[in-house]
Amino acid sequence: MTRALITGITGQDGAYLSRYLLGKGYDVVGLVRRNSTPNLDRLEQLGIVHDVKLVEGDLGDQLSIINAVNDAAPAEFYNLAAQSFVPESWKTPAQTGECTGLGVTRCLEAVKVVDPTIRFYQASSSEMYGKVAEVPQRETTPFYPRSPYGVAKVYGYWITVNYRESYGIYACNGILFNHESPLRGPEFLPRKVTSAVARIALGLQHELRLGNLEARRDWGFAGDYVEAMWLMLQQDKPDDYVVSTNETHTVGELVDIAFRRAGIGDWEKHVVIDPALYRPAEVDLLKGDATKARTNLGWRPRVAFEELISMMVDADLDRELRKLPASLTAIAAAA
Ligand code: NDP
Ligand code: GDR
Repeated sequence: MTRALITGITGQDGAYLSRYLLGKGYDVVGLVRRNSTPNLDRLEQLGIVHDVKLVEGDLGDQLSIINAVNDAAPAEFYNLAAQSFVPESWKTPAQTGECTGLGVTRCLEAVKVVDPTIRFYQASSSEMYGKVAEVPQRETTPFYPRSPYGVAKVYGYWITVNYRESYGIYACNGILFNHESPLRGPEFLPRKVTSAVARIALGLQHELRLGNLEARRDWGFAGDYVEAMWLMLQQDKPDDYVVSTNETHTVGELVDIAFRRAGIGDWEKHVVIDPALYRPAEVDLLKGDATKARTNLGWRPRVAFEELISMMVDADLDRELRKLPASLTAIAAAA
């Protein structure tokens, strides 16, 4: 049985990747940092929480990563852990650099000292392109990050390339464009929108405050993207790949689709533009070109943009409906 170690197993991608690897017969070990309360909701929602083994560790602590790699003895190591929310990276730039940037070095050092034959995947990001030099963005497009998060990811990208070239480690960068799902964290734009739309449709909320509606992103489904991560580690030679849908949409288009899915036509009545939600520097236009992944890995996305947003709205409506009796009790108690 092949064993994989996944950092960030409690996050969106960690949960989907775990399910995907378990489906392939892998033994899955996840690195979790200590929390005052367990944080395994996503693994529970996918019904796999009892199928994975957990080891403790933190990307800020070198020895804990070495111990985790030693204990797990994986054949494949997926580094998905990061401080991954771009606005937070302006509030905690040094901590973001520690975890999202230097954390990658700690993982690679652990591979180097414990077992350099371990295959390594680094969760790189389209945020590295930032102020884009060309459209669409491909593996050869120069980086120009526009946030402390993007800067940290550029560091993670290059340290991965360097360990590959310096030590012959099988290390790959997946340059993934935005990918979403019903398990997405609530503060990221698509989930923020779909959860608010569900509450507005049920009369539980009236207003949705947003920032820049003009930004364009290439949005895909997380469940599709984790397959590309696995494929990258199954090749004869390690390499770096863009993973994207090759389509771009504005935030405004996403908002429109989400409201229409819930049967609300006049979304402008509910959306309030809040200047505080604009970023100090914006990434205006992301559109990937995943030709290399399609050609070399045989990978392609299956879920289209509108289908993805509809899936998320439906899931949030379902969640809110399941919570409704409790909410009604609370309203009654407050009255
Ligand atoms: P999430 O924010 O959902 O998950 C991040 C994970 O990292 C969580 O499990 C979190 O643990 C863990 N983590 C954070 N800090 C530490 C630390 N110091 N030590 C150990 N674990 C830590 O991210 P996603 O699943 O969406 O993304 C996965 C990876 O892919 C990230 O690296 C992200 O930057 C990158 N990426 C994501 C894209 C996307 O569109 N989703 C696109 C491109 C790249 P905890 O639960 O304890 O907070
Ligand atoms: P992003 O994702 O920064 O692209 O990073 P996010 O969903 O946060 O923002 C997408 C775009 O929407 C605009 N926006 C808002 N965003 C948020 N979060 N909240 C708002 O209210 C709002 N209003 C408008 C943003 O300005 C932005 O243009 C995600 C993360 O998953 C990263 O970890 C990952 O690396 C990249 O995707 C690829």
